[in-house]
Amino acid sequence: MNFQVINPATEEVVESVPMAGAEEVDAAVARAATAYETWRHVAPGDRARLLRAFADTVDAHLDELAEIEVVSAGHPIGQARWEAGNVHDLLLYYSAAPERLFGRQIPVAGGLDVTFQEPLGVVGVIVPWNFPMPIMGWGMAPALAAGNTVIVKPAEATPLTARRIGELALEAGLPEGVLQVVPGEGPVAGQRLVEHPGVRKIVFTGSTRVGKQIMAACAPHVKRLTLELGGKSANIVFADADLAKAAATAPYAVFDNAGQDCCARSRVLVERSAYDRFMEMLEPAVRGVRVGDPRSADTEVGPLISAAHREKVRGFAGDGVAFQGSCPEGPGFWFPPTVLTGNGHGWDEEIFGPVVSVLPFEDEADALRIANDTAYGLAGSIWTRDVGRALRVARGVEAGNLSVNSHASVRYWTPFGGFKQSGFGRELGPDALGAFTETKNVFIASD
Ligand code: TXE
Repeated sequence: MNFQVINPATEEVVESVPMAGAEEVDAAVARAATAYETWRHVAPGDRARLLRAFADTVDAHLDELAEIEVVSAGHPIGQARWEAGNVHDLLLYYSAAPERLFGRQIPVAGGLDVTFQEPLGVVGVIVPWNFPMPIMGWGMAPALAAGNTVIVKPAEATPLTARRIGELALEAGLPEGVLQVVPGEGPVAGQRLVEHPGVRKIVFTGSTRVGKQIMAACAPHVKRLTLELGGKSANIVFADADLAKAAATAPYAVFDNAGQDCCARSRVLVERSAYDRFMEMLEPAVRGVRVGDPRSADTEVGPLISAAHREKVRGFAGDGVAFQGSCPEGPGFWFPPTVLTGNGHGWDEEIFGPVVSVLPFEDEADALRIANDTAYGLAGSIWTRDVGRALRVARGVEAGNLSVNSHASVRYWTPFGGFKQSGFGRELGPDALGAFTETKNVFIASD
């Protein structure tokens, strides 16, 4: 069967893409297992050179990749270029790893004790539609660098950039089977990848619902697993903060990528004494967000991914709307930036759209209580000029990625991942290499 990729800004069909069945996944796993026997033994310097060549090839096709993402995911062109660039950066960053996967030498009596960081084998990377290129890169780049072979299963709606990146890998000289891209439906191709005994590790980014199913399906094989499962992150604004900056940046912390961002700061908590001033500044900032044609360089926010997703988002934006920005009419899955007040409908659910809830808090303890009153724990921001408080609150929030007087969560060289039901395991930075290797300890007797 085929899946129709739809341009979310025009509702036109971009391409009808064949979806792999279980047999095609099995064939891909067999190819990946064969390729692994060669790839794991490629000399570290050669593997590093191949990854650098792959990075260069991606770089040479940056505009092409960005343009595909504009039409297939509705991402604004500037953002899409950044996303393609992120794949280049990830490949370059992890190309340093093959020559630096150091083991340790541990003091023992009667011989030599050393550790090795060994690859796992075939790795399955299951990618969502919200950031198709970066999230593919987060799994693919460190896994390949550590000597694994990789099968990427992109989301149904956004397989085109993944497929192109797979072709670029071959053009760059990666041997056949080292990286394969298998577009397919989650419950068919995705599930087969998860259940296949020949796949040693799954990296999954997506919904908590499917993440739980995958965790259960990995259990029979004790399959290694990294889960990144969304969030409901808090943006905590204290009265002593640079309120103008906090209010000017708050919309982008949630409306970027039309709110389809697992790190979206979708709950803004404002100290009560600053609440009215903050809301006065937030309103023009929200109304000023430029939602529109993703092909235009001026556009900040594009459409939602699908009609069905827009309906889901709309369901959360009924009661409690304080104010809304604007968006185009007509074809396209548009939704206006929306600010809700109070902790009503949608307060504890990941809306994954341009909808933010604002709530006052009384003091530091109250802010922490509200921030942590969620099953998720992915990211969060703290706005204050008091360094001690910033540190206390950053340590108190149950989340993996906090930023103070900033909303930055994701850098390819720093660890990223969730607490609680936002998942487990760490991607990016040096930590990701640990997720794609096993430590082997070898003792050599001298006596
Ligand atoms: O996710 P799914 P959906 C959240 C967000 C969003 C909601 C639903 O709240 O509104 O999830 O999105 C594959 N075995 N996030 O339905 O279904 C699927 O094909 C193996 C948060 O799109 O979890 C796709 O490749 N794989 C988030 C990927 O899983 C399966 C990103 C994600 O799809 C499968 C996306 C199965 N049984 C959504 N079922 C984040 N963490 O950033 C589906 N898939």
